[in-house]
Amino acid sequence: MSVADLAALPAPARPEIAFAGRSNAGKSSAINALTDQKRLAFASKTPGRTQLLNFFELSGRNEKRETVVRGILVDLPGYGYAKAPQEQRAQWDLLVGGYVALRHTLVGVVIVMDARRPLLAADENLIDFVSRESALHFLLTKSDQLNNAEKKAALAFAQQRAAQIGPRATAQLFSVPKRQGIDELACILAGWLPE
Ligand SMILES: Nc1nc2c(ncn2[C@@H]2O[C@H](COP(=O)(O)OP(=O)(O)O)[C@@H](O)[C@H]2O)c(=O)[nH]1
Ligand SMILES: [Mg+2]
Repeated sequence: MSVADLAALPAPARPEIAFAGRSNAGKSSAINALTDQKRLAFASKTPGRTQLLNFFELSGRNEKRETVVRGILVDLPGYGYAKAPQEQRAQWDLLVGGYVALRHTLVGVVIVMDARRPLLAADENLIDFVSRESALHFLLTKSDQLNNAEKKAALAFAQQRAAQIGPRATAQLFSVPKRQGIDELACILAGWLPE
């Protein structure tokens, strides 16, 4: 389901994991690689849905091999367009900022960032909003565009920022074409969900 204002949020029943990032950072590609689906990002790309919170059930199998919903993946609208009108930025702060600040079922937020430009002002703006009760994971994607020394430096930089925040924050490198970091990301997210 998709939601345009905080009053329309679904009842907070299951743990939620949100994906956020600057427009073009690689968020849709990361979600697709993680979930092995094309449909999620497709749904989020439907015109008019770009400024909505999009909710997807994450299902798995229980010990009786029945399908059960383990949590909810929330695809948040992109941010960071310098040209976005002030009014649209204020609307984003209200909707996305309000959601990540106040949602009690939000177990963690994945912040998707281009590994060449991690932790820009717009990313820090989002981090400021996120509740101190939620985990944070810095996903440094497009790492295939960096050499080994640059990768090491980017990861160290993001890990340093995570350490300033505390143990609830973590960081990793990721690449969709090289299929690197998918298992590591899946492990982090599984750790945010109850058994
Ligand atoms: N080289 C490289 N390009 C990527 C990667 N992930 C995404 N891209 C490209 O970055 C652009 C934006 O990706 P998209 O997932 O649509 O970004 P979104 O706006 O954050 O959802 C597209 O051209 C993708 O093909 C990656 O890991 N490596
Ligand atoms: Mg997208």
